[in-house]
Amino acid sequence: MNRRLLFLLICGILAPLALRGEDGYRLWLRYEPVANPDLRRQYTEGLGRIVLATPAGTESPVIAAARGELRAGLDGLLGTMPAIRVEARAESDPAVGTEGYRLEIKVQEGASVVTIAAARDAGVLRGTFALLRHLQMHRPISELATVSAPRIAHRILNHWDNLNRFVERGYAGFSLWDWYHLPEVRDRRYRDYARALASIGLNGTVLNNVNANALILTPEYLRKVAALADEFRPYGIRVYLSARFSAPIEIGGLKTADPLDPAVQAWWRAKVAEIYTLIPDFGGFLVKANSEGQPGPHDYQRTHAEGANLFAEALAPHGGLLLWRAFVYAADDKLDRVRQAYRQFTALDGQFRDNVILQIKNGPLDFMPREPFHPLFGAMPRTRLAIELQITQEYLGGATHLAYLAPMWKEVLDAETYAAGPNSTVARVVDGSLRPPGPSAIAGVANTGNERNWTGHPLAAANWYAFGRLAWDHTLSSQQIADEWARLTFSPSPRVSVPITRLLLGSRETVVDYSMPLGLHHIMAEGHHFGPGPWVVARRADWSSNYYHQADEFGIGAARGPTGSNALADYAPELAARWGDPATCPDELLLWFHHLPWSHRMRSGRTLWDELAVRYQQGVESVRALQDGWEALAPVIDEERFTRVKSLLRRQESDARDWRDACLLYFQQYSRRPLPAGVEPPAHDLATYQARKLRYAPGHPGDY
Ligand code: BDP
Repeated sequence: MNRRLLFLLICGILAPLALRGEDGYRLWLRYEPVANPDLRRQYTEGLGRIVLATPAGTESPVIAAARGELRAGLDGLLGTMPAIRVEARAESDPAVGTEGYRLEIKVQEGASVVTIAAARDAGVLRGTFALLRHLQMHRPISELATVSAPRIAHRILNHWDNLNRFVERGYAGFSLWDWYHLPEVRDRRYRDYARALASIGLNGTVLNNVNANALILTPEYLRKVAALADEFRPYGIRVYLSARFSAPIEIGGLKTADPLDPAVQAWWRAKVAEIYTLIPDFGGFLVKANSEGQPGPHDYQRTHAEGANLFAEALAPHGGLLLWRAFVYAADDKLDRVRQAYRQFTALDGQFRDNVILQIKNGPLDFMPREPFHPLFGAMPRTRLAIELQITQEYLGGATHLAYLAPMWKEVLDAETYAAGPNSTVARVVDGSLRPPGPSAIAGVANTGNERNWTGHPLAAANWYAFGRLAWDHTLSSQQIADEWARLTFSPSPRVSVPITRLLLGSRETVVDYSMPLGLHHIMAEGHHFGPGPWVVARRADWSSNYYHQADEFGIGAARGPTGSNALADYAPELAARWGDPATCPDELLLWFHHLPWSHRMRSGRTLWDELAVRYQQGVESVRALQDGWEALAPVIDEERFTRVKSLLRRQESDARDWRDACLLYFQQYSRRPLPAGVEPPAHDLATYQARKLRYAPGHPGDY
């Protein structure tokens, strides 16, 4: 039977089954048939021929991957297979940079030709995915022409995956990497993982947890790492590893890991050379040092710069990067935890080698539902700074709650630091616009696991997608990204994509409202971090909730002005002035910076206590609105995903009520004020919430 007939037949059979169950495996790369005949004709005619144009014009594994994707995509969407030719195009195109692409559509000799032009093969692959995205979204072919290049050079997923496949703060099953069976057994999923990354513009992945096991650097494991690198290479994805600072002792037989010791330096040089023999395009190392019990240069009275430079020197001859994490704080340091990294690293500005990038979490604490941006972004003009975002929702309900995070990331990326005058946003610090020339990077802690749909919650894949798209272009809006994702993942029809986009957009603020409103932070349950715990007294003061909420009979909030920890002084004077005055500090950050009386008058006219209660209530009501919004989508969403999301939202509503009731009851002990009208009375007494034990919550390192 001819292909076209077969295609039409299949479309005919499938049309009534359009809402058949979807398990989510295909993510945003579904390539569903274009049913509208006019559009299909438009696409089929427009894509008469496809030219892949690079300066060399030669075949390569990356070009083969692009071809493969075009075949799968066009076969799925249109049931056609236009001729695909690779051509040399010598002239350089500064607009596309090294990884970007240009899509063109022209009529040549009576036939329409689409050209995907790039300076490198990887750019052709990116352009291929852009073309397929355009078609999947049912956009007019006349609007195909475009040019696009990434704003940040290294766009990297960070997996917090252990060698035993446990994923720290992972809520979607176990690690994707089946270390035990590697290198011989290569799961088909590795390829699909690389396709997913490439399709959203990512180009690197750190395979193992920042709380690293030195074994990953042994020859046995490096062969496994090399196998994964081989699988990812055709998709332009480089592999990186988290390196344990004390590896020279643990697997190298040395007595020290002192960064200034020549034997240690030689050991790392040799180790790096060994890695590059196996993996010629190895990306580099990520290091968590002197943080939460991890070894580091301070163990030898050396600085973070001396520690980072040890690795950087070994990597430099091979073109490798060293990503050094700025997430450092110590239990015995009396300085406010949110100031500690600032104090340590600003003192080292200018001391890092050129291939070092300091990787800084978006906020100064730890991936809370809302934080101000990390003050280091405005304070290290001579150091390259990467931003680390957390895609996995450690403090936003794991894979149980819906929280679309693009608005949170945009809030930070667009934040004004005043580092070099106006328009010194965090994004421009990170993308290198305001730095000395050199590499730029962005990292996202992955929310993937071996669950069939990759991310557990069917809507959590939106965060993976959003991270990639923002890493490529941080000027895209949250709305635009949500709309793309909804169209690709569910349906290009606005009947489906518009309401889904709406649900996604407000969801993060909803989580803030029912968990940590008005700038509250770090009041979650201990250990697994799921659910409320404003009463937590941990073995360390800086892991205890009252270190942060500081609630007492007078009021609530962290005093971070001049009479408190003075963390405000770590920001530019413009920000310190604005945030330092409760009258001008936005409500969203109020209790991050201020300890205020319960009677404090808010912008709304309510007292602080009433406002707090109303926000918690609002959070619960917003989850109910999410439920209603989802319910309305029943006729247009496949049964499998619809039911899963529906039940998860039911759970989210009950969790939101717990957050509200537990926190309000706890704080009410101090405020001694009644709940304002409209706030539902708590379901239980405080002791009931405090006595609850959530066992074996996924992703908690203490529980497996
Ligand atoms: C915290 C997590 C912990 C991580 C740490 C980090 O609870 O599991 O190891 O961050 O980023 O948020 O190093």
